[in-house]
Amino acid sequence: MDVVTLGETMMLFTPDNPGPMRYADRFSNRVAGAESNVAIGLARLGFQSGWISRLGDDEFGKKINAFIRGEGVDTSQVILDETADTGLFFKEKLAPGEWRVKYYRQGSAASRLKPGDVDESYIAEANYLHVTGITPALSDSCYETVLTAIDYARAHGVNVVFDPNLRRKLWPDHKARKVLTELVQKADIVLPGIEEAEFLFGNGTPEELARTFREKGASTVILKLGGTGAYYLNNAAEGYAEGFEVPEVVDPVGAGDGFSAGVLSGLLDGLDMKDAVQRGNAVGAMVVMAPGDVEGLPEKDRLVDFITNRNQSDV
Ligand code: KDG
Repeated sequence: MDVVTLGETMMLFTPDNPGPMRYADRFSNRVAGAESNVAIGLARLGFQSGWISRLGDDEFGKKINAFIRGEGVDTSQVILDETADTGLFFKEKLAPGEWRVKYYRQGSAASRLKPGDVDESYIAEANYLHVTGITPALSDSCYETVLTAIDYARAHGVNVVFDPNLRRKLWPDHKARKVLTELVQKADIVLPGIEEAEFLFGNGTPEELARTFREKGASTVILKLGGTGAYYLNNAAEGYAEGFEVPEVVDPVGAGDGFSAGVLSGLLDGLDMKDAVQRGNAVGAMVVMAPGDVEGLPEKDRLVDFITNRNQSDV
């Protein structure tokens, strides 16, 4: 595998019309989960990706499993759990640009992931292990599972990529801050958004915040700055990669996952840090132009075309 990831994927329901969900009578239904989004993004770009998880042995679990496998991701490590349900979530559009998320995932099959679900040899053979801050928020056993996967990766020289993906609805701030900081310390590459960086370490410029991440132990920091682009810092390189203008943000959710897939694809292709981060910006921009988390993820030729032909915005 080029990249192995682990985490929860849920069935997402979005009311067809804007407004509070109590008035909704029709919903569109999609597959969504930060880590499987990254795996799908990489598969679409031609890389081998694998996703470790638990799903309920129910209709939604079967649908999610088939969907992700159908996207070309290796799902051999997914367990269909007969004793718990697949998680669900709802995304209401209250007003233009104002979204509200409601989870039904407590006690879900994925929240029962445990260290024994992770096969050391599966991780050992990957180039990168990708984890996010969502998984440890789901349960103590999920937290232990993430630590175990990271331990296996480190023992075998596999690079650990960590996206904090702060979800404040899932846990109290003090716990999130403690665990996310612990995971930053264990990661090789950290991909926080600027707001997540400020949540963890207080206000600062991108340069200052990136330095703080490095002081905590991450060797490469790539700070996402929304539409303007990203700032990257490691031993060998430092700078800004410009963002891409989009005519309309149709659905912003999933942009960060697309960014991760783009950056990792660039590093796997041997690009330098600036070009890899630029790829991340481009994939993120393409994702927000389509509804859903994964629909806008590009194939390699479309991505190259987008980077070549789009005007880049000024940082
Ligand atoms: O990054 C997109 C995901 O956040 C979304 O699809 C749902 O994984 C999800 C979560 O736990 O919030």
